[in-house]
Amino acid sequence: MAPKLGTLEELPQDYRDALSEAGVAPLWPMMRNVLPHDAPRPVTRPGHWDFEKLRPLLLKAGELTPVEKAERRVLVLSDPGRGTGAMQATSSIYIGMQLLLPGETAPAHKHTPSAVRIIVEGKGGYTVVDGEKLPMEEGDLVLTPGGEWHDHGHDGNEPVIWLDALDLPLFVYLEGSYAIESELQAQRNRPDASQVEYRASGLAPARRAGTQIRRYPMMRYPWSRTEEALREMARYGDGEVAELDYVNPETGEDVLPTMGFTAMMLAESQKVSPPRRSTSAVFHVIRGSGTTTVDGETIAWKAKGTFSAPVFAAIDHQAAEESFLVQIHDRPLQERLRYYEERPR
Ligand code: 1HN
Repeated sequence: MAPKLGTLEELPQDYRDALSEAGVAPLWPMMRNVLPHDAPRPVTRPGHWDFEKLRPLLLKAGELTPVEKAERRVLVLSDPGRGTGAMQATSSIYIGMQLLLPGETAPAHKHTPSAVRIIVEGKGGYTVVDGEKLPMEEGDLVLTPGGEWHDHGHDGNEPVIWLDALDLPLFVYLEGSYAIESELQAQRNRPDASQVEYRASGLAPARRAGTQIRRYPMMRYPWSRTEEALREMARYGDGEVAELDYVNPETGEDVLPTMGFTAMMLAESQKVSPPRRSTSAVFHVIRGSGTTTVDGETIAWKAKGTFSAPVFAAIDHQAAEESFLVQIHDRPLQERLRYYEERPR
């Protein structure tokens, strides 16, 4: 049993005044705020954002604010536990929905946080990362690792919308977040590495003496391949949920240092109750519909919608139809800090 700790009120007023004057405070009345017993007490609340609601608001932003005045035309998905305007969906994950209209460009910059795009709607959009042109097709996952130049463009003729996930809250907390701006980048005139060097899983460019392997060898993960792989996993999974982690094809490690991405396929009526995890998570629905209960709150989700869960949440998914989701989480960060944990339900 944890002992009951003394309170501030128990201390004489003149002593409390003297402490304030000296710029110090007693730890014991505040100890449980920062070290609660047994498990964290998250500020984060479960969130849910229907695409049907966000889409017209985002298109309206396209009428109201030219991209030149926004640099990035984004609506930020705020954690309900922190209130609208909070630049985070969970403790460590920032999520926004970005709109680019035909012919528009978003200028190059690079920054300390890492970003990932999941494409929600539209054809013809692309991101250029360090000179590599990465086409954006629905469901694709596109990396913009910290420190890499990136700009966006649009060759198509309908609005393009994508979800941005960044480890921004962490960098803000560390007072380590900043950007450097520049002009649009020159593009190498060749398809991206997912279509050339890493076209087939299990194969990588031949090593030679002195071969330098890029830290981020493949920055686009086409959805068509993810879906095909999930279907085969589901077919031979004996009813186990089909889940695939996005990994670096050279190292097998998570694609980024802090954020991880896991694609999941649920069959019609399939129920899944994962263990409670020390990670916080955001789920983006690629296709399908269903319900998820997060710590007793039931969320009815649909295609292109997004919902979130705090750390150690009790999560129960049930698909109404065949569904595909991508989970954005912070397991890589927690493994690096050596505290990632799962607790059985
Ligand atoms: C950013 O660089 C992008 O490059 C999008 O598209 C959203 C949110 C906060 C900080 C940087 C982008 C961002 C961002």
